[in-house]
Amino acid sequence: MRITVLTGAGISAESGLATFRAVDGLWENHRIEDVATPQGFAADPALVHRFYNMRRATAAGARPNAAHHALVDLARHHDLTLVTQNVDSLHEQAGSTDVIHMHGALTGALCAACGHRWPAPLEMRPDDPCPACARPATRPDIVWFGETPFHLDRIWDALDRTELFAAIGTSGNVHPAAGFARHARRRGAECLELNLENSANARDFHRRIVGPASRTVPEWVA
Ligand code: BV8
Repeated sequence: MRITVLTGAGISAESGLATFRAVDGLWENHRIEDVATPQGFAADPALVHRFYNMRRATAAGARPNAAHHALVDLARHHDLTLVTQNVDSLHEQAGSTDVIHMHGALTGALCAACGHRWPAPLEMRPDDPCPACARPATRPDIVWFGETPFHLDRIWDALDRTELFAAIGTSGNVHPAAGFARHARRRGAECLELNLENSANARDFHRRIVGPASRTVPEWVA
């Protein structure tokens, strides 16, 4: 069966990575929407690098949980397209391949001046020179609010063809990811959500499995 899975911060919660809602959208008393934006970076690059250095360090110590491993099993028996909003690499650590990181990854660095990309060091600073053009324009290779997510053509194509769409651990607050279920449903897919609670786009799903992902995802995959 053709299955498309979208994961959000909730799948990594039991691996010790805080979700956005858990911090009430705040970090160091800054709204995440103010830190994870090009405007926020332009206003205070040191603050934004500090935010991502903290996230990179925390993610480096995290390990996949049973939910990540269950999706590796799912891919063995179905034609799975795995899309994640998360910027951690827990899916890859569990053994998933070809993970579509629509919001980028903590492991990536980008030069805002010349567009060069390279593996991000654990700690990034505003005056780090770009390895290609040497200008101090280094930023995380992350899709911020107001920026266009990566790989959308590939995602829309998968949603057009999928027979089953499952959203795991996402609050359904952030677009365009929050519109994926409705898009798939309109094209005849069965839509399932696995979460601790109703998401903001709960009405777009046919079915819901409530509970922690480390229990519900292995049970669903089995
Ligand atoms: C774009 C990288 C144009 C950064 C992120 C009004 C209406 C519609 C849209 C907008 C609007 N105003 C502004 C917009 C656009 C905006 C947006 O949606 N804003 C929201 C706030 C209203 N979107 C954008 O700007 C996007 N770009 O629109 O460009 C465009 C559009 C289409 C085509 C071309 C161009 C870019 C958005 C990307 C922003 N970057 N991440 C970083 O990570 O630092 S978003 C970031 O927040 C995450 O990546 C994630 O996507 C989002 C948080 O969502 P979740 O993953 O769902 O996490 P959350 O904490 O919210 O929820 C966790 C869930 O897990 C909860 O439901 C909880 O119950 C559950 N849970 C917890 N524990 C468990 C669990 N479930 C199971 N088991 C558990 N143990």
